[in-house]
Amino acid sequence: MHAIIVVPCYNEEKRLDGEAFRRFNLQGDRVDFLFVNDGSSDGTGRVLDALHDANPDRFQVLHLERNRGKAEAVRRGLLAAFERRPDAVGFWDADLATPLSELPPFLEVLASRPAIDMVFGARVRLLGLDISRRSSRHYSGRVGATLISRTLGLAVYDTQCGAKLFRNSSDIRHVFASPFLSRWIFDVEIIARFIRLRGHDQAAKAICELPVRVWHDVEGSKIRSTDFVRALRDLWKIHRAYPVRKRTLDNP
Ligand SMILES: Nc1nc2c(ncn2[C@@H]2O[C@H](COP(=O)(O)OP(=O)(O)O)[C@@H](O)[C@H]2O)c(=O)[nH]1
Ligand SMILES: [Mg+2]
Repeated sequence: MHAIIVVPCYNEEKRLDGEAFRRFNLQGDRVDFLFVNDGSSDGTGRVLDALHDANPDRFQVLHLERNRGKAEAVRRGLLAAFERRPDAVGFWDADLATPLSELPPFLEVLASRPAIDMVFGARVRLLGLDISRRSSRHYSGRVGATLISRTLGLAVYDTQCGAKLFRNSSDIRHVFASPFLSRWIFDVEIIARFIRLRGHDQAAKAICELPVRVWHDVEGSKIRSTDFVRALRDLWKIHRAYPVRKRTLDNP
């Protein structure tokens, strides 16, 4: 399988672990990375260009002139990735809070389950897994996930994990064809658009949430507590734009 993973980068000069990307290699599958420099004001552009120079086939860089936010940075990256006709595309947070060693199971889901079009990493704190997240983020995340599930009419455990993989299908390309309304929780809008295309039942059968084995909060997040309020406002926008029809969570 050939996959292109988009890595949105906004002022990531200090956090980006270029060595981890260079080291990452898989037997059997080909994974290339497309870094999107989201109008950074620090040296991110230089760091990414150096990665590209080290291995131009595996590391591509798209420079956006000004800061657009993660949603649009990811979308621009995916549009460029689709053009190269890979089997799969995805996005992965630059801080590697989900380490790249988690990527193979994502590829495996798409390879072994033809009905699945989206694989969403899920941070489920189970014993035996290595998930550490600040308590405040964990609990606000659980409240958020409940509101999100209500809005979508689909019980989703974790829409906000920064690790996602998609099959390069026409429906998936359609989902990313136009800019998202939401700057903060576009991951929810991805599912809302997919539901609009396929209906709840078919959409639910094509999405797989995959518990990641390792997830660590990485210092230097640009998310602040006020962003929870922004996320709520975005959720309201999504609710208005993608109405849930004839289906409730209690009566699926
Ligand atoms: N916060 C923020 N992140 C961006 C932006 N554009 C791209 N990103 C990337 O989105 C990813 C998630 O950002 P991060 O600050 O780690 O958010 P968190 O993990 O949800 O706390 C990183 O790869 C960022 O570089 C932007 O405008 N703002
Ligand atoms: Mg992060």
